[in-house]
Amino acid sequence: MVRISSVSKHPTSSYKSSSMPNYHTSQPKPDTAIDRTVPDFPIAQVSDEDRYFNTHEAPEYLPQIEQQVQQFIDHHHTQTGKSVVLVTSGGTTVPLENNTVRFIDNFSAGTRGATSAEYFLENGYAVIFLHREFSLLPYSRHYSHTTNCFLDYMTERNNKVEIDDKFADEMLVVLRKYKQAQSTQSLLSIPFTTVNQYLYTLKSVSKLLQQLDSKALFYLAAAVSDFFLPSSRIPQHKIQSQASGKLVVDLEQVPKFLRRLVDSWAPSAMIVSFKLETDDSILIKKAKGALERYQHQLVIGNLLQTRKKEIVFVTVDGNQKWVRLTDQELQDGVEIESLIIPEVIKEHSKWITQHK
Ligand code: 9Z3
Repeated sequence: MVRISSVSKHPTSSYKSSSMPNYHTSQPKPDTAIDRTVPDFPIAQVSDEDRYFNTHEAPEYLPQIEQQVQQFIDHHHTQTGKSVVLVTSGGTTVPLENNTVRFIDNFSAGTRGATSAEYFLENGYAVIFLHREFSLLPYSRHYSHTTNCFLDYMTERNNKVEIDDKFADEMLVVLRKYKQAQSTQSLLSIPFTTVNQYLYTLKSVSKLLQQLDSKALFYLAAAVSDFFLPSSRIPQHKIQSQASGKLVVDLEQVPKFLRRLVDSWAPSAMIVSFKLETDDSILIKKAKGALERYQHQLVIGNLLQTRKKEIVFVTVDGNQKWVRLTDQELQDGVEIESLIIPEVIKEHSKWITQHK
């Protein structure tokens, strides 16, 4: 599903965590014009994935991210001994101009990723949360501007702001978990906006996670663009509507990075990807196809329409296991990720044992 958005629609985020980086990803670099120096048809022998990185610039803040990730890995490798999971979350954008006015986006709000990150943290994992900037975040997702406006949880007493008694207990539970993730340095949040930022950051973080061998887990819940405008063809300024009054864009396929991730970026890690479909008659087939093509360990299939109430685990031995919430469970506020994560952790424990 594709929504042509304009940059003015970005919501302002009030979320400021202590680990908030001093860089932002939503404002692309305007000074890269149509870069004629980049070969439109690079060396033939490199794979599509490598060719992508040879013809697209790395985000200038990447060294800062690599330093943060290395410190995070060192801390958990030497101090806590926790397994580390890279959770990707939210949707990537495809800019249509360098001075981005228009971009292609998708529906993903980051609920799957943010919710899953909470359950990984509660199950003793350290989490690198690679997320779309301004999408839902662990813990603060409960009080985001779309679901429950945080101001609705406050009341005024004796000229002071206080938390309304009817919400205080539930908020205390979330606050304690949030503070614990901070005090134990178990959550590192890293933003992206464009598909290029996502691919470069994923590659860097994956290579650093090799240090953790089989204790590294990848949980790829981000909705990654599958078509993009190569940098050699992206216009510098806002596309003017032609005499024809049409906006014509000619997109190319985003390279299937998953193969590189499995083959060389993090060969010892356990890798879980999500397969999203809208047609239930092809979901299992497509999930199996992804496993055959990329040779990773687990695909979680989900349908756009029912993704919050049912998913299917598809494993390399061809097994399929549906997990569904009953209507009562949905009414009681049970989150399907509370059933997904323990299952993924069980598989990861087996993976670690096999690779000891
Ligand atoms: C998913 O399928 C996620 O579960 C959702 C979550 C994006 C549906 P929300 O963020 O939605 O909670 O609103 N993510 C993977 C989607 C994707 O792009 N998969 C690729 C594909 O299906 C493989 S990497 O080809």
